[in-house]
Amino acid sequence: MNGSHDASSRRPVLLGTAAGAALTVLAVLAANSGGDTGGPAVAAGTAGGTTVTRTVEVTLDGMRVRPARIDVTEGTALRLKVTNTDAQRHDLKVGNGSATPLLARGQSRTLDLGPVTEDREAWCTLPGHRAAGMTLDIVVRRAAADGHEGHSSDGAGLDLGAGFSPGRQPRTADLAPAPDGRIHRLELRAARTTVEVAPGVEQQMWTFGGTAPGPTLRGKVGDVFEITLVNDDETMGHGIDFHAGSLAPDRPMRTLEPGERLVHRFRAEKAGAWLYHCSTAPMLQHIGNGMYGAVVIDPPGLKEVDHEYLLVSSELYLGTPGSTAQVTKMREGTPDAWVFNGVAAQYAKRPLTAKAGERARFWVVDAGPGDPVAFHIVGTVFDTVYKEGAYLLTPDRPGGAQVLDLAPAQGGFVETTFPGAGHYSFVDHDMRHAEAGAHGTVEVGR
Ligand SMILES: [Cu+2]
Repeated sequence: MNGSHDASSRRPVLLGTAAGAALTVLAVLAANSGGDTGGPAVAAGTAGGTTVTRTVEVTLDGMRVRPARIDVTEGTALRLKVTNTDAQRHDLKVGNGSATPLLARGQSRTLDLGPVTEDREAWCTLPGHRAAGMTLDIVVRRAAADGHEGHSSDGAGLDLGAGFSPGRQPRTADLAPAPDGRIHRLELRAARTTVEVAPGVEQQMWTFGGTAPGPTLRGKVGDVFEITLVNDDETMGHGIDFHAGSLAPDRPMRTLEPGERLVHRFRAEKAGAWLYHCSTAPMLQHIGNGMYGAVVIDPPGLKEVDHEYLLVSSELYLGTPGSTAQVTKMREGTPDAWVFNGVAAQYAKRPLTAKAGERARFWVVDAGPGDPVAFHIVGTVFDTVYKEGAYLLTPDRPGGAQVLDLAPAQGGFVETTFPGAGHYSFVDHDMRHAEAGAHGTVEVGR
């Protein structure tokens, strides 16, 4: 993305003077184009005594400044073209004092910083926005350090407004009806795989069947599930625990060494939204790295609805799986994100869809490993709540509900009818979780 400058600019000029500015070369760095580029913007600097001005397009949106970091070669005159694309107002103040006024949506302002000789930080001055992650690091690259590749890890959290990699297929949230037949057979392979768990962020996950969550199982009360577990992991043992079945754990939940297999057979005697997970210690790590999934056993008489969705909620811990740094975050309960179906903000990018007046059922299972979930859909009232095998609310009652709360390993569903066309956010109403990935959108059309 480096710009180039033409021969006419290679004349010596006085740094930082008006004359110098007139002879500068403008190179626009469209750092935000498409929103799919993850790396820091790199701005070129002086070349043979020539001042180079670099214009970087900076976007304010979703509690983020994009790009979050600009690498500039020492002496580069930096010009920021700042645009607010967010619904609420923001500004950008640079550490040396210059700042944009408050910008409404769609407004732009240019900040001329002049030649940059030391690192600077910029941020939005509205209360709390800097702490929420609206910061920009301007990092000076000394001439001698050219070729050093900068890397952004400012600890301000994930950039959930950025784009996912092109071609990435989101996991569907649609829950298919229970297949015909009373015996359900599935081969599950335990294996590690690397997936995009947040926009532009890849993470190695430990999985059942190559995805986290693993495949969803669905049946009716009395159905038999016959799961063949094969441990394809070359170094680690894994096992499986289905909460939907009741049986002595000793053999079916034992740890399989690499290459081993077993058949885990259970009859679902009770309805519910159940968790399954790896049964090998330490389970905090095996579940926290992705080895979980859901089993849905329909309560008898479950009515047909227009849409059925399944959202498995969990925490997300970045870093090398099993490393001290990652496990410390698990123990301290400081995840990098909270997610539905394994990926931060994936249904904000690719919303679920429905039509006004349609009825939807949202199944939710909390995989943890440590945190509860408070599932809520903005703009709706639940007339049905089913939690841990029992109806807490049915449509014939006068009351309504706003949240389905689940402790780790609990499950249930809620139902609602979308009153009109619009964009309905669904969230974990613990706002620490919602704003760090546990949110999505239902786009309701006419
Ligand atoms: Cu495991």
